[in-house]
Amino acid sequence: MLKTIAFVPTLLAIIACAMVPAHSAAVKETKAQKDARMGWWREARFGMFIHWGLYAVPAGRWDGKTVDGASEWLINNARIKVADYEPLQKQFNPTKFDALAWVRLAKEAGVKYITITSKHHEGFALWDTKQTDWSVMNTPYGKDILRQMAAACKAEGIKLCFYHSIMDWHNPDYMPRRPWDPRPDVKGDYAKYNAYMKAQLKELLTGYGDIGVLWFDGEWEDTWTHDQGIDLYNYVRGLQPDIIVNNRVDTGRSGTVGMSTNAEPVGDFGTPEQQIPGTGLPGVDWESCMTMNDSWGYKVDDHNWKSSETLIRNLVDCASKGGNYLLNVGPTAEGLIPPESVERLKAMGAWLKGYGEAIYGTSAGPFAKPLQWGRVTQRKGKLYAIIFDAPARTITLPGLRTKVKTAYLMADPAHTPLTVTKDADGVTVALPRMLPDPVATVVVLEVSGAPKVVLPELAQSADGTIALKPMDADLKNGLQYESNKDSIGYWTDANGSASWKFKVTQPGSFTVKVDQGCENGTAGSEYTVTVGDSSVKGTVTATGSWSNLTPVNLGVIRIPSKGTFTLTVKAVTKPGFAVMNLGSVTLSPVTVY
Ligand code: FHN
Repeated sequence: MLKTIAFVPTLLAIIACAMVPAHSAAVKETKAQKDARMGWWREARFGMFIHWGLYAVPAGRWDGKTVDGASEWLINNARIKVADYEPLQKQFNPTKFDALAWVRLAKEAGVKYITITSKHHEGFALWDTKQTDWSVMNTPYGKDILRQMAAACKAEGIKLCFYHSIMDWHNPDYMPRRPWDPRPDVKGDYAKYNAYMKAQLKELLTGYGDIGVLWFDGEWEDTWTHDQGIDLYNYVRGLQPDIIVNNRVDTGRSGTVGMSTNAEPVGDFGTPEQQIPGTGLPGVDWESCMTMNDSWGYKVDDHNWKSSETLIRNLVDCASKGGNYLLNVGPTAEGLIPPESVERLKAMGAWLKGYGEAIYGTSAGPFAKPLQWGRVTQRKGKLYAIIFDAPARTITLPGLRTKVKTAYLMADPAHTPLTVTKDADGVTVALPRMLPDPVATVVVLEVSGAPKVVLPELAQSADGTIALKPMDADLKNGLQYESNKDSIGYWTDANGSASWKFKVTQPGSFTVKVDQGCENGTAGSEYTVTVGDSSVKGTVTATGSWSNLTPVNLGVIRIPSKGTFTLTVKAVTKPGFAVMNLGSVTLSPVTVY
């Protein structure tokens, strides 16, 4: 059923594309059409990822031993042949599975959409597929799990989304085969596999109601191509024109940083994994997916649980940068969500019950960099200062030039005005001695008009020192400020650079000190530090990890006059995976001209 007349041309365009050779472009739509399609997802901000499949049965163990790595990768990590893995199908009997209970827990957690694995890399289908016997229908359980999830989500008003792996370690037509399980007796035919995958997707997109997102994964092997990604995107949009598709339908993703690198990327949002971008990505839709412990699938020996505080602050961090947070649970073979996950989900829901207004339907705050005391989100006429730690019992919104009509604790029903002062540094709000929420307290600032931030120019200190902090740098070509490391990372592009613009009142010659680090085995990148026509060179030394920085003195540069200058750090060579993580750059005066 077409939703609106406006979609008829789009739908026809999609179908037309689907019939055109795969090298055609991905289906085109206007910005207004895409904004309408993405609207609910951008408002939602918080989703639940569910990784469930046969891997829940061994739960990360094989031959009586715990196997390193995520449990849903057991086939790979334990080098298991398909023939030895298939008996698990006769052990899958989640008698305690209760779709309504799962969806109600998600709702209590404040989740707005659920993304569940229809098929992970193991190839096992959680629905009544007619394309293969390798499905839940041929287990002692024998019922369609996705149909139950669809009914429960519909009943509870939660959007249902599917994760679907392109890579399939079980299907004999998927190539490449696993090296330890070549199965030479069966000739693989990738085109046949692609048709099989489309047939299964057609079942999922025509038999389970409106699906919010198709979350592709496993797109990184060479058999998958950009053209196939375009074709699959158009195919899926042809089946459900309103559906949203992630960027893993296409090739060219920048690893777990998760953003597309193709000239004409396909897919509607980026997919950072186990990390949150260091700063907002203006104009880009993205969703950080993350485990609560370390494994996506249930792993009985994985007890490395993130605290509820960390999870709440991660959600806040994502929203403050204009992104979504997709938080994972890995149910057990019995069909239960682990109690550690339940506890954390309920804590998140309790926080959102009080402060959800600062998350749902908000957009990225007006600050280009994370603030030391917390994060900021916004909606028309309001800024939400979400405070993690403010020992001074004041918070400053740096460079904020917008009129603040009033500011109050969101938790205060009387909206008792807090003291707000404004100076060259920005707007400062005085806080009560006791903050209502130790994890994240929200102060609402009602403002006149769109928030305007003009940061004071970086300037030389009275003693002549020029201290340049990583969070104040302008970053180019993929570099990101990582607030958890207080340094500039993701320097995987040799053309990347970090630069600072600052005012000099005491010209002269300066020693240059750089705080740098990289993990062992990736040292050796050469780089320059340049101000005007004066430059020094350095070579990155290993410090054991990207977050461990050591100071390096690079020599002396000259700044010949007063005025505004730009210091730029650029790579000259990049022998390893990345150049370095870069902390502060400090210029200390040697002689004053
Ligand atoms: O290999 C998968 C992994 O098992 C998990 O599904 C994550 C979730 O985003 N995606 C892949 C690793 O990037």
